[in-house]
Parts: sequence; structure tokens; C-alpha cells
Amino acid sequence: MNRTSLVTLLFKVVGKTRSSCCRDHRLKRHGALFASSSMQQENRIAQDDLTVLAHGNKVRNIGIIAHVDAGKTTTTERMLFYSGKISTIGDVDHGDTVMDYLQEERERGITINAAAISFQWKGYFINLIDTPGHVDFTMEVERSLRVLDGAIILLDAVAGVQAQTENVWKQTIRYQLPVVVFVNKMDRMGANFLKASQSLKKLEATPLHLQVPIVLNNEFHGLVDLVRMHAITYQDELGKEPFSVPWITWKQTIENHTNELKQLQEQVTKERKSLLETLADHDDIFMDVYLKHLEQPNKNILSEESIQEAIRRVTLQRKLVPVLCGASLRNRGVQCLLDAVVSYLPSPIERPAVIGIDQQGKKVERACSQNDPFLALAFKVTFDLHRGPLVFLRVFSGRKRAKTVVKNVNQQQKEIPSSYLLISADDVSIQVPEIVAGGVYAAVGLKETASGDTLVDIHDENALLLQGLHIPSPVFYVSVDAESTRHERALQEALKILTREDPSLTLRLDENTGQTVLGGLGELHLEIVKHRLTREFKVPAVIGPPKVAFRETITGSVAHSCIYDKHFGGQHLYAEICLRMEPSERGQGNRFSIGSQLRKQLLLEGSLKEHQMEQILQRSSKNKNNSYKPTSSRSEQSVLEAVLEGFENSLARGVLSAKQVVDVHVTLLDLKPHSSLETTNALTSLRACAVHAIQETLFQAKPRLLEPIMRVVIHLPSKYVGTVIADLTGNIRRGSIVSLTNEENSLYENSEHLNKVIDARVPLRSLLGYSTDIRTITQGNASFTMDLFGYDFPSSEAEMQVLKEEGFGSSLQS
Ligand SMILES: Nc1nc2c(ncn2[C@@H]2O[C@H](COP(=O)(O)OP(=O)(O)OP(=O)(O)O)[C@@H](O)[C@H]2O)c(=O)[nH]1
Ligand SMILES: [Mg+2]
Repeated sequence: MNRTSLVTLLFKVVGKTRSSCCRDHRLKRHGALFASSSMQQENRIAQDDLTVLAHGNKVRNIGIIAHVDAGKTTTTERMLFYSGKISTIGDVDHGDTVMDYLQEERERGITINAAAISFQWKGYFINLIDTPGHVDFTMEVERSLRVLDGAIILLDAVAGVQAQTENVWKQTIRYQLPVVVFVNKMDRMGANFLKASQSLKKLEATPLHLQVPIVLNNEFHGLVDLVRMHAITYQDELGKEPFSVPWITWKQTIENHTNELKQLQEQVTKERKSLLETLADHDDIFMDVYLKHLEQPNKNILSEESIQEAIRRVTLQRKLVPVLCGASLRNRGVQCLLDAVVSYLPSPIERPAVIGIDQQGKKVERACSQNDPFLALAFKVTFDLHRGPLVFLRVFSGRKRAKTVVKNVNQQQKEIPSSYLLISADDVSIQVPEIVAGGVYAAVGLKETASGDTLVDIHDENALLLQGLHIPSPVFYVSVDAESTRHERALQEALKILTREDPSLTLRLDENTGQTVLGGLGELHLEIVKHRLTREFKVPAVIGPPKVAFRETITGSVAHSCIYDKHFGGQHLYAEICLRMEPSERGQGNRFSIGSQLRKQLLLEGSLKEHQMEQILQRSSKNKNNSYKPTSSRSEQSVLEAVLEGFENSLARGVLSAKQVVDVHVTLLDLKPHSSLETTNALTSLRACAVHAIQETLFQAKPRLLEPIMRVVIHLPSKYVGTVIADLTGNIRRGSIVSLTNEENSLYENSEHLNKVIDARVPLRSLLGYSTDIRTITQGNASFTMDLFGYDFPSSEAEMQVLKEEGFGSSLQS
């Protein structure tokens, strides 16, 4: 497959529903198809979709998130099938699902790219994003949740809450997203709905069981819907027509299984009571209904609707988490999950107003209304050789027709989208004439817009800037070189595309070696890039071994004055800067402030207002993309900006090993430019002086290296625990054990097979290649995940060793 076709494929709008018979050929002929027939058909407008989209209350923007392998893609595939979007079901194990379309995904059986798709269910328009579970691709989850309105969290019915479930749950807290939980894999041996659901308590979530699984003779047959009190069972393999009958009727039809049926009856009665009581405890309106029902049980006060409305209220407020069950692979329970999505997860209109900042730096709320000015956030960019970048947008307010100018607030640039597309997995990409508040679309023709940028109406004088994306910092990096100089340009272009698609990949030039250095979130993350470069972009590249991304910080507080006095090309460059540098809290990043004397002086002179000063400082301390540039054009502003720019640039290269310096607080105490502020000389001198001032101060402020520490969670049979712990805590890995617990739902209790869970903190530098090592130690019987826990100082010995290895051995002595 050539790069054209695969790059085209990156946009999942295309080629999803081609009939199964040609699934296998799809990748091969995709490029050609897309260029010819689909380009023409693209003009087709799904009137039906547009009508539903125009009524925001019938729209659901939902993400499906979970630990790796919980069954997200398998479940999504069933949703597409039952909604009529595809006519046959693909299988992740055969590498022919709609959502995992990259060659890398199909071969490895894992999701790498978040894939967006839209379909209708019972008159509702659902935009669904299937996300990867592997922690290296957490950026995909992060940016999806940033623009979605609700989430389905999948649990494995045997494992319950796992390490990555905790992470995705935290992400839903960050965006305050209502959640529905689906306990998948109920067909597995050892599946335990109640235990899996109870494990949600680890997340401090309160589960609300909406169903009870029907398990007879150790086989999962279906479920009892506790809201409608119906038994739902499945007649056909594909589960297309679930058989739904009142529970009372169904249980009479069951012969044999007397004991199991008795237990099931008890469980249903108990769980129904618990459902009603938990709802009443958390919802006052329902409490009234329930009390009346208890007083007059025969009066039919407790309707299905009143229960559903209460579930909806408590879910939207994140008071409770509805829990459903099923087995996606066996085609069980997915339609009920879709019903729950439309019944209990919010429409865009029901979400709290989005918050942006205006030009004065004030926070302003904007509700989801089509009548307000246009406001959208770009959250993903993929590349298509025919159309260039496709920018995925979430529209928060207003509406916009294609071919009309929009403004990119972050880049202060005009952009003209040539067309807008629905994120439809239909056989063709569906062009829409207009995009509206509450929807998720892809825009063609945006040249500069990057992930995290805000787009607004060009005439909107009070345009808002939305908070950009939360981008995790790289923990690994590799050097990337073209195999020969003639491939150099192609390599740089390919890297530019890859980093624009994935902001968690970073690119920089190593000034010492002249090599391009690519940073990523894990070994797998960088390995995928390596494969994509050669397979997809056809660029022969030499990739160095993965190295850990260390950082630098300081441990002492120092005040320092720096005089910059140089002659260049007949010009006299002169400036003086006085600053104080002190350590700030770990993980807080760098902070800049202005000393009280200097602040007073600037205010007295009237050269800068308080809020302008704050804006300049904030722009430097935080992500530039998340704040407006202040409007004043006074020269004092340029002076302050030049100094802070010098500070920032200088902190990008520490004095120990040229690593990014983090967690320092720099206070500017005084500054003296030499010549008139209006001259470029003055600014150049100040910028240069700021760079020197930081470097000189860093030397005095007791610099130290910081290294990434990983949280490592290992599931393994107990007989290997001793060896694995010894290996983790030994002289080589130098990890520490936080806990050793029994695995939830372990199949084998009280035997040597009892599964254990080790939770450890281990320096990343000793975990290179750990997946192979643990496989060897446990003979392939363990599974493990790791994610970034934080940064810490290595021992002085280790620090010395790292510096030597990196060629900076003299730094510590000097
Ligand atoms: N027994 C059983 N296996 C299932 C079920 N659902 C999914 N699987 C299997 O679980 C494995 C992972 O399924 P995926 O759908 O790829 O899981 P995922 O959550 O999308 O994985 P990532 O995207 O890589 O995080 C595959 O082998 C599936 O066949 C189920 O209901 N029962
Ligand atoms: Mg997947």
C-alpha cells in the first residue's frame, strides 16, 4: 500500500462500511477509490443526519475509554453493526475492524489512533470516538475527552478496574464528563459482574446497577433490565434481535436450573430495591416519588420514565455511575448500552457552558447555542494527500458555512475551510454545507490550524480563546537521521506531518550533535513512529536507541545581578538584570514574577497596567497558546516580553546536561536597558542579558538532574512474586514496592496460582526493555502496565553515571 492511500485512510470518515467481502482489499484499493468515486459522492448530503444534527438535544458526543484490551474496539464494531452502519462485524483478532484501520493497529491488535465515527441510533445522532487503551497513546484519549460530552468506561468482567481505568477516570474528572460503565467480557471464565462493579469504589465512584446478568450453568445468557424489569436474552448468534420479555414471564419459562434461578430471583429483587433506594438517596425529586410509591404501592406511581429521568439526573451530575453488562465479542448487551447512551448521557445542550477568555483576560462562559457567535476548537489533525490536512473540530457555539473565512485566535490568522465533513464512517465522506453548535466535524482546507487552536468568526470583536489541549511531556527520546542526505528533506517533512498529527511527539535539534531528536511517551509510541516513517512515508531513517528524557531543576535559592556588555559589528550592546531564583513545587513548571519594587515603579510610571503585566507573566509561565497577547504596544511591554523570552529560552537548556529546566520560580527584581527603549538594540541586549543571567544563576542554585519515575503495575501468579520483586528492588532497577495485593476476581483462590498485583515505583531508566525481561522472568505469565508517576532526583551516584553516559561528566565537578 502506498503512502497516499494510507494517509488518506487516516481520516476514518472514509471506507468504513464497505461490505465485508471486500474488507481485506479495502486497504489496497482505498487510495484509488477515494480519489475517484468517493470524491464525487462526497457532495452527497445526508439530509437525515443534518435534520437530527440541527436539533442539538438529539446529539450525543461520546468517547469509549478503558484499560488496554477491555474490548473498546470490539464494542464499537457491534454498535456500528446494530445501528446499520456496517453490514458485517469485523474482529480485532483478525485485523479487519472498521475502527482499527492502520496497518500497525491491525497487525498488533491494538488501537493507536483515536477513531471518530458517527451513526444514528433510534433517532439520535451519535458521534463516537474509540480511543486507545495503551498508556503511550494517552494523548489520543485526552484530546478526545476535551471535546466530548460523555464517556463509556469499559471494565473487563474478570479484572474489574485496572491501572489505565484509573487514569481514564481521572481524565473524566478533569472534564467533568458523565460516565456510563459497561462490564464487558461476561462470557469469560471467572467473570464476576458484582465484583467488577464494586471495584469502581477504588475510583471513589458509586455504582448504580441497571442490570443483573443471567448466568446459568456458568454460561452468560443475557441480562435482567432492572428499570423495565425485563429479561433480555439472545436467540441468534449475531444478537441482532434480543428477546425482551417481562421478568415474571421469563422466569416461568425456565425449566431445570431451579437453584440458579432461585439465586437469580433473589439477586434481581435485591438489586432492584437497591437501585430504587440508591436513586432516592441521591435525587430529591425521585425520593418524593419513591416515598409515595412506598405509601401506595398499588397506585402505579413508580413509572419507568420516573426512574429513567432520575438516572439521567444523577448521571449528568456525576453523583452515580450507571453500570451495565454484556459480552461484546459474543454480541450480547450492546444494544442496551446504546439505549443507555441516548437515555443517560448528555446532549451538547445539557453540558455546562464552555469557558473561554476574552481579550482582557477575563473568563467568559459560552453556552451551546446556534445563535451565538461561532466558536470551535480544533482537537486533531490528520493528513490526506488529496486534500491536505483534515482538521477535526468541535463546534461549541454558532454555525458556519464552508468557504467563509474564520479566524484562528491562537495564531491570529485567517483561514478559509473549503468544505466541512461529517465524521461519518459511511462508504464516503459526507460533505455538509454548514457546521452547527454541538457537532463534531472535519474541516478541509485549513492550512495552519493545529490541535488545540480556537476558531472564531472573523468579525467577532469579543472573540473568546478556549483552553488548549493538555499535552503530556515526553519521557523517552530517540535520534532520527535520514539514511542518506537525499532523504533528508523527505524525513523532515514526514516528521513535520507526524508531529502535527500527534502533539505528544516533540521534535528538536540537538545542538551538540546536530541530530534531530524525537521525544515520545514510551518505547511503543516511538516504535510506531519508526514503522510509520518507513512503511507509510517510505523514508529510510536511522533511529537511535530510546533514551530517557531527563530534566534539570535547582535545589538552592539565589539572587544574582548580571551585566551584559558586548560590542558586535560596531554596536554596543548593554543591559543589566537583577533576579532571584528559587525552587518551586515539583510538577508546577516554571513561574515568573516581578519583584514588588519594580512592579511599583512600572505602575507609578503608568507604563504598564497591572492586568497587562499579569498577562505577560502568564503567557510566559504557561502555554502561550492558552492566553491572548496583551493589546498594549508600549515599549515597556516589549522590554518585559524580551526579558521573559530570554528567561524561557535559557531555561530550555540547563547547565548540567543541556536538559529542560523545570520547577523554578524566577523573580525579576530590576532591569536597566542601556539605550532608548525604542531601539532594537535595547531589546536584543536585554534578551541576551536575560539568557546569561539565568545561566549564571543556575550554576549557583545547586542544579540537579530529575528523572522520570514510573508507576508499574504487574499482574502475575503468586509463585513469581518473590523473583519479580527482587528484580524490581535490586541494584539494577532500584524500584520500590508500594503494595502487593490479591487480584480482584482471581480465578484461583488459596492456591499457588492465586494472582497477585504488584504496584511499584521504578526509575524509567532501568525499565528499558522491561516487557521482554518480565516475560523471561515469569515465562510469559505476567502482564504489566506503566505510566508516568512523576519526577525525582536520582542518587548522586546515578546522577554522575547518567551525566557521564550523556557526555557531560565534567558538569558536576565544575
Ligand atoms: N471473551 C471475550 N473477549 C472479548 C470480548 N470483547 C473483546 N474481547 C477480546 O479482547 C481483546 C481486545 O479487544 P479490543 O476490542 O481490541 O480491545 P480494546 O479495548 O479496543 O484494546 P485497545 O484499543 O488496544 O486498548 C480481543 O482479543 C477481543 O476479541 C468479550 O466480550 N469477551
Ligand atoms: Mg481498540
